[in-house]
Amino acid sequence: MTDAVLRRGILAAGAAAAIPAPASAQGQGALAAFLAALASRRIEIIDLTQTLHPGTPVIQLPPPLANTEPFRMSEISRYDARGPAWYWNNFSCGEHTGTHFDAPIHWVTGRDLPDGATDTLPPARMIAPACVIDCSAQAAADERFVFEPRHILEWESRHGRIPAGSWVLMRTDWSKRSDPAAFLNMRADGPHVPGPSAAAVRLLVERDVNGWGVEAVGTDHGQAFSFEPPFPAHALLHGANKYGLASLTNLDRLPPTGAALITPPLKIRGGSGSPLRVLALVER
Ligand code: 23J
Ligand code: MN
Repeated sequence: MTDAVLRRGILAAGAAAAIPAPASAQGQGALAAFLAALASRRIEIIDLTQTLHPGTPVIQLPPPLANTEPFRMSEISRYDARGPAWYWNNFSCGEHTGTHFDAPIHWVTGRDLPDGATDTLPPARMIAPACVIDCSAQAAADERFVFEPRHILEWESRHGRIPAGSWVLMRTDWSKRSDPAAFLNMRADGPHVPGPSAAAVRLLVERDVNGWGVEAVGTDHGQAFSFEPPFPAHALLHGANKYGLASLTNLDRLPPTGAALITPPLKIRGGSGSPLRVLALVER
């Protein structure tokens, strides 16, 4: 049989069995266009996640408060007598370790929300647009930079009003502090770390954001224990059923508007948050 005959035979057999067209050729819909854009790299995927390891910095609360456990990993087997053909590990960590998601029930203000735990969050809120506010110059000049309503309003004067359901991400370049001590920046009077004022958080709630994301270890300012209310990013956002993202990186690679974030936390029953992989989709 010649190649041509063979090919006709295969094509005829395909037609007889009604083999569908490749998925990439199906439909003219939004999802097909999205997948085509991914395949052609017109949509780039940027990883906003820090690598988890035993040295991952975790928040340090003063006594008598209890603290989170660090990330730990132990080998079960590695192609050895314990398991000749496989490698795997056990790991453990606090829910709020490394790049992580803060769910509304994390804070007492959100404790009674019916959809506020990691297993009850609406999946529709796990993919959302992002507004990125560049505060890197301010944070470089002042380790205790306070993000205020005027920083939001100034951003909006250039990029338009923050759309409801958006993440607002504060870029500080804090993730470039690879030394854990410099990242946590603990001093005698508490951490010197940038974060939002209560008024800024109130404006975010007014904008009906999906949540607030930062590069530092937590969503609140290092001195937020002394703010009114204390820890406003936690108290006000979670009370309003808004989310938090902490220890993000690569925010310097995002445009001010137009990125989409994918942020599904682990589905821990009754969980207050979880480490997660945060992906940003950016159109080139
Ligand atoms: C517990 C208490 C205070 C804070 C935090 C946790 C976090 O930042 C967190 O990871 O949610 S400020
Ligand atoms: Mn947290």
